[in-house]
This record gives sequence, structure tokens and C-alpha cells, in this order.
Amino acid sequence: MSAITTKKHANGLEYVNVDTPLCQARIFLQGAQIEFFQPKNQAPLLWVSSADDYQAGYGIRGGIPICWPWFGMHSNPDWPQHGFARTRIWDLTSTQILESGVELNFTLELNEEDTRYWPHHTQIAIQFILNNTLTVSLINTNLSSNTVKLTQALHSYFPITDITTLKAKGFEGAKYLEFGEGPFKQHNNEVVFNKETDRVYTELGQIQTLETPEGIIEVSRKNSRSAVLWNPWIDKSQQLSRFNAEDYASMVCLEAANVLEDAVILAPHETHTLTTQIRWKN
Ligand code: TA6
Repeated sequence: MSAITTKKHANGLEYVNVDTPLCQARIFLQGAQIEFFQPKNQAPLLWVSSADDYQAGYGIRGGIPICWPWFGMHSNPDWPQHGFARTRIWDLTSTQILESGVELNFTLELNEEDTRYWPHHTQIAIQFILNNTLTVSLINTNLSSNTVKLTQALHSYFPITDITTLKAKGFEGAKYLEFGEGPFKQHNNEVVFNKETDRVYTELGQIQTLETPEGIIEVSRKNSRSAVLWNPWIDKSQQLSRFNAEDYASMVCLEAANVLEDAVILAPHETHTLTTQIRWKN
């Protein structure tokens, strides 16, 4: 028997609790941020830092924060990194319990302050389809009469037991930029981690895998021309908010995105859907 209920975290943030025969999940209304997803009889597929205190106004450090309507730093240094969508309260607009799993839809109504950052009439929605696989789709519709340009990412945090044994695969032949340099060519198929890694890949395939001794996490992307691969390593971990110094060893981000030259251009009344699908491959 599936159950979808709304609950309140001890620190006040509301979330939707999903408990079905196929999986369990928690999606916070703030940022429509999924911060927990566990398929039945398998380990959780998302990571959250124990240092996060679930305070209003901050993206939770883990799960899948939504970076929209820009990724990274804005040209105006006073504007929030990764946009404002992840700190806003989204509305749960529909839920469906199906044989094949559960579908939840959220929308973000842009308020007065938002239009200061993003003065374009835009419908922004996110759909979750939960079964033994997590499918997340960020749906942008340009309701204005002008063409708009935006960047976006589903900033997924994954649990790994040891960053030094992780092999991230599926990047062969791609190009990447890192720390403002490049593009560099990715010659071999796997990426290993021994320093801060913050790569924006482009021209890559739609499926990557995170291979650990505990199992293989498969991450696939649709309508995503970029993928961001990030581990802060030792020094950066000391500077990050809501992040333990040792957290770098047990997490990695692999983000379905459209950033930099891969920005999304939306003509009037055009819709773009960015999707990521996550599952245990074995
Ligand atoms: O996606 C990688 C990245 O852009 C890193 O450079 C780092 O800033 C990370 O996102 C986390 O950003 P946040 O604003 O959530 O601390």
C-alpha cells in the first residue's frame, strides 16, 4: 500500500513523505528538493551531509538541489549561486499512485522578488517518478513573447564509500572545462579522484556510471548537453557551508545540466524538459 503524506521536519521545513512497496523518498517543499530516495531492498541512492541543519532559506546540502535559472555564480556577485529556485517554497500540484510507482508534480510560482532576478514570464515545474528508479524532470515553459536564455542543473549528490576507489565512467571522448580552463579532451573512459574535481563536461554520452565496491549507480540524462562532476576534496571541504570536513570522502556530485555554451534558449511558448534517471545498476 503506497502512502504520500506531508510532514514537518524538526526544524520547521515541510516535506512530502513517500512510502510505497517499491521505494521510500522525502521531497522538501523548499526547492522541491528530494533529499532521500531508497529503492526497496537496496541502499539509498542520494547523499546528504549530516552537517546540514535544514534551515529555511538554504538549499539542503545533498539530495538533488535544483539550480535555476542559472548555474554557478551570476555575473552579479550579489545574486545567489545556482539561482533562487532551490530556496523558494514550491507547490505540490499533483500526485498519482500507479502500479508502476508514484508520480509527484511541483510548480514554482515566481514572486515579486524572483522577477527582480528573472523578469520573464516562465512556468517552472518539476516531476518525480519514483519506483525502483528515480526519474526527475525539470520542465521550463517560456510564457513570454521574448526568447529567453537560462542555465540549469539537477545537482545530484551520490553516496559512495570511498572517493579514492570510485571510478566514474562514461566520459570517453567528451570535452570538459575545469576551474575556468580548457576545454580539455577526456581520453580515457573513467575518471578517478585524487584532488578537487569540478568539471563541466560537454559532448558526452547520455549514460554515466559511478562504480564502487558496493555497487554501480547508473545516472542517465535526457535533453542535457552538459554534465557536472564535482568532489570538493580536502581543502574546499573545510570552506563549504553545511558540510563536514571529512564528507568529501563519501560523496560525489554528477549533475544533469545545461550550462555555459550549452545554455537553453527558449523561444516564446517553447518548453524544455531536462531529465535525470538514477538507479542501482546491479
Ligand atoms: O556543481 C559544482 C559546484 O558548482 C561547485 O563549484 C560548488 O560550488 C558546488 O556546486 C556547491 O555549490 P553550493 O552553492 O551548493 O555550495
